[in-house]
Amino acid sequence: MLPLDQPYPEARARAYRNAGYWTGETFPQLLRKWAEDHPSHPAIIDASGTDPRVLTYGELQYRAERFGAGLLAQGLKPGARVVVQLPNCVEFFVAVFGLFAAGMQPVFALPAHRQTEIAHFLTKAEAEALIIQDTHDGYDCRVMAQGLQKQCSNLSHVFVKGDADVFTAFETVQAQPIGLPADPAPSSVAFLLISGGSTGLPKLIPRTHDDYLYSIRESARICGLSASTRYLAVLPVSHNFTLSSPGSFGTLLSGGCVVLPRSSSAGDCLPLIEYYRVTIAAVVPPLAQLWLNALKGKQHDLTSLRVLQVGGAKLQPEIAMQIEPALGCRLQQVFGMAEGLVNYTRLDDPEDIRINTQGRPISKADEVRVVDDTGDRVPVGLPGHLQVRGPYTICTYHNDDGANARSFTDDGFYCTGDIVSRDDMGNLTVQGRAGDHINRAGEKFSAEEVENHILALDRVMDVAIVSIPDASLGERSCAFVEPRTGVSIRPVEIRKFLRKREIAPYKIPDEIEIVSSLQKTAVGKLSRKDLRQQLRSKHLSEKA
Ligand code: OOB
Repeated sequence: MLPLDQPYPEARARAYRNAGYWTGETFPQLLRKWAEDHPSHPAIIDASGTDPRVLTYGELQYRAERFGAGLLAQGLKPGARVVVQLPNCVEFFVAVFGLFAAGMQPVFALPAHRQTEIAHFLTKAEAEALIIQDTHDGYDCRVMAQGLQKQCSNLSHVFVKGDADVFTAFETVQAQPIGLPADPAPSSVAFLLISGGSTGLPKLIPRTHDDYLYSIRESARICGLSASTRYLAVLPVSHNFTLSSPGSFGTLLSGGCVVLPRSSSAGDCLPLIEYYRVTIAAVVPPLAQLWLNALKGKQHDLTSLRVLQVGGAKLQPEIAMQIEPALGCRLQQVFGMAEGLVNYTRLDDPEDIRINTQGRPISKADEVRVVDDTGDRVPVGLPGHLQVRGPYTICTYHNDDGANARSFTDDGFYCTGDIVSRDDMGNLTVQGRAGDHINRAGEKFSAEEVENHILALDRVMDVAIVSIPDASLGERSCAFVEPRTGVSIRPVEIRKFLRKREIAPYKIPDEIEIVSSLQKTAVGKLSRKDLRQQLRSKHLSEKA
């Protein structure tokens, strides 16, 4: 099995330790400390089912350690990697802290992922186990797991929350917490996150205890979290934004309480904010817009809410402007990435900065540069490629030489793929993306990944997928499909084919246009990038 690694150069690692950024703490150690400090304080309120469930810090530690010991009793060994695909529920936290306690590494999949993506994560991470819920949003994850067992020879254990069917029930995985391994090295990899990058399949992002805990600690400070924080986890808990910016981990680190809603809808979330006196919530821009619309109709007492964080995709200033008056709280823009760098507008920034920028980095040790196509720095205020190196930004993806060669400069900067401009205070404004990825309501995927699925249809000659600006989603995807000579194909057939290929539903193109020739549809012989650009412009002018 390929070892997990995050090779910060020794000189930089030493500097981060000396500066006190990396403190040497680890997740299992912290859970014990939290449970000792405030055992009966509520850690998680799970309001996703019919009856709310409350888990205190003491109970979280108790259940997590028993679960960790249970995994060992099932024959898994410390060092095993385990793909976790759970919706927002108490079991997610029990599973993740249980894995930490057992010295195993979670791989965080999203609830929308399907067999194709999960198979990729299992294979790439050489994971031995999978933790799922029985069904989610009408999708039977157990059927998926059966397919995965045939597809992935390394998958030996499947644990299911709910009706386990032929698999092992999550609730039965428990044992006396003896024989748990010693705490991991703080510089070791704690887990793998998923990237939504511009090329090919999602990549795996190894994050260490040292680096992740630093970003969480600083995020919690910047966002003013404390033991009285009540954080509403609106987006999937396994996403980096919801985990750590400051997210549920930042809330737990501060001794606060995480509230889990049934869904992200205004109808589910606004009453919970009122009932549980939620102080901070995090959403993507399309959700902010939906919540604003819902607020026009109904009165809710949202006086407890101090901060609404909006991030994951570009928030338009026109929407940003409406948030503070409508919700009576501070807007905080968050521009982050699973690879590391997170930018926040600060709570006391002037209004102009809060509305019009995506904030500035967490740390003064974040080395941010904005460069042109040749790698030269661009002057303040002008757009360029964002590159970053720092105490919580990765130096390498896991097991992906191609992506590593493309994504990092020789001097170790991560090329984010984002086009930004920077003001003289260091605030960044996102202007776009250099690569071909689609950011659909905060859910990202590469055009190439879905093009490759469509190319598997033998009646298809060529395909190009482009992002189209969309008033409610931010971006939607449009596939231009060229059939082979002499055959025809209908959009409905392509959609059906894609659903059968078991990919996340958000990757299925919102629009499909059948064209006679892609190169003729655009003009002249073009690079892929220019072709996409021309198709996008043509599509927009036709629909205008
Ligand atoms: C967050 O993380 P990822 O890994 O799902 O996506 C990262 C990409 C960024 O490179 C950028 O293209 C886009 O998502 N993005 C934004 C943005 N926040 C993220 N684009 C414009 N404005 C923003 N505010 O999405 C993520 C991770 C941690 C905190 C927040 C978001």
